[in-house]
Order: sequence, then C-alpha cells, then structure tokens
Amino acid sequence: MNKITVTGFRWAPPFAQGLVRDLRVRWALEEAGLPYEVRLIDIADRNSDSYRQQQPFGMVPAFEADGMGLFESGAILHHIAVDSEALMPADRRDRASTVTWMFAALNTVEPPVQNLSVMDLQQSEEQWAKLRRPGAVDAVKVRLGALSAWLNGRDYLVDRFTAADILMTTVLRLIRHTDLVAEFPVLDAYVKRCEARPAFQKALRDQMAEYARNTPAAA
Ligand SMILES: N[C@@H](CCC(=O)N[C@@H](CS)C(=O)NCC(=O)O)C(=O)O
Repeated sequence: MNKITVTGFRWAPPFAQGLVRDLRVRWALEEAGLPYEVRLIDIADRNSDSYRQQQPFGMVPAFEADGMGLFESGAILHHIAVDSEALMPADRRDRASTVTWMFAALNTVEPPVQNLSVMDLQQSEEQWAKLRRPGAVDAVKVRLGALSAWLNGRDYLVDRFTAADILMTTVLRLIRHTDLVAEFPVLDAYVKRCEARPAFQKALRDQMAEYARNTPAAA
C-alpha cells in the first residue's frame, strides 16, 4: 500500500481521548509495519461537503491509500489485514475465523457497550438514562460473560493475535470508566495483554500527543 493517510480529530474532550476510533486504524498500521500520515480535522470540519465525500456520516476515521478512500473502522482494518500476515493468518480457516470475530466485535459486542458508554459519558444527567442504566449494564454483562467463556484458556480470539483483537480491545475500552471488564478476570487479562503490545502503545501515544498539542485554550 502506498501513501496511507488516516483522518482523525485534531482534539477530543478528555472523556473521549484514547477512545476515538482512528486509534484502531493507527494500531493496525503499526502492527502491520506500514508507514502512514495522519490528517487531523477540527470537529466542525466533519460537516463540510468535502469531508462528507470521504466519510458520508461525518465521522472519523477515514482512510486513503493508493488513491482510494475508505471509511468504517472495521472495513479499514479488513482492508489493511487482508494484505498483512501480522493481522490476518494465511490459513483459509483462520482467516475466516478472524473475519468472524471482527464482525462479532463490531456487531455483537460493540452495540451494548457503545450504548452504555454514551449513556454514562454523554447522557448521565438525563432522568431516562438513570432509569435505563441497570438494563444497559445487564446487556453488557451478558456479552462480556460469553466473551469471557470463549477466551478462557485462550490468549487471543483466534489462535494468535489478529485484527479481530484490535477491534475487540478497542470496543472493550469504551467502558474503561466502569469496573465491568475487571469483573471478568479473563477479559481483564486479555485487554491488558493486547494493550501491552508496542504497536498499541505507539498508536495511543501518538494520538494523545496530538490532542495535548492541540488542546484549545478554553478546554
Ligand atoms: N462505525 C463507525 C463509527 C465511527 C465513530 O463513531 N466515530 C466517532 C469518533 S470515535 C465520531 O466521529 N463521532 C463524531 C460524530 O458522531 O459526529 C466506525 O467504526 O468507523
């Protein structure tokens, strides 16, 4: 892949720092050993016509390589992983398992986790959120329990580290403000194992350094 550009936000409020999804793409590129540039946009720029051509929903990340544009973190990781054995095994069966777990992270685990994350971090003052929260926590616990059962005795979702672990770890990070993951020692160890990887550390460090450099005076 040539001339890779990842788009992220120039700055994010502290509650979101380290969670913004361009982190997934940076992490994958670090694991794959692919050089890339980061393009930082102001949050208001997400509504510009030109950015909507790149990311129709005005979100980050967006990704460009070889003159081609992609959006959706899952699709971007898949695109990177199909050409990188560091992210997706060569064996056909293992590739299928990797893709299955990528979808599971995004379609089965992320929805209840994201729901709780938004409720706690952005809607906690709403009366309805207070009433709804116990049910939202239960929904998360159901998924975490199943994931913990699968990971019991395994280091990673498939036999080795893959792009699916990047998606799953970054999904679980969305509820880092709670003790829910820590309630499942297997999951807690899994997240720590993945976060200890040098590629994750580098990606996070770079993203956080940019936020620190670009903190608005009023923040
Ligand atoms: N399904 C999308 C979700 C992207 C997403 O939620 N991005 C957030 C930052 S982590 C965003 O851009 N939020 C701004 C907005 O919703 O307007 C993906 O995985 O790429």
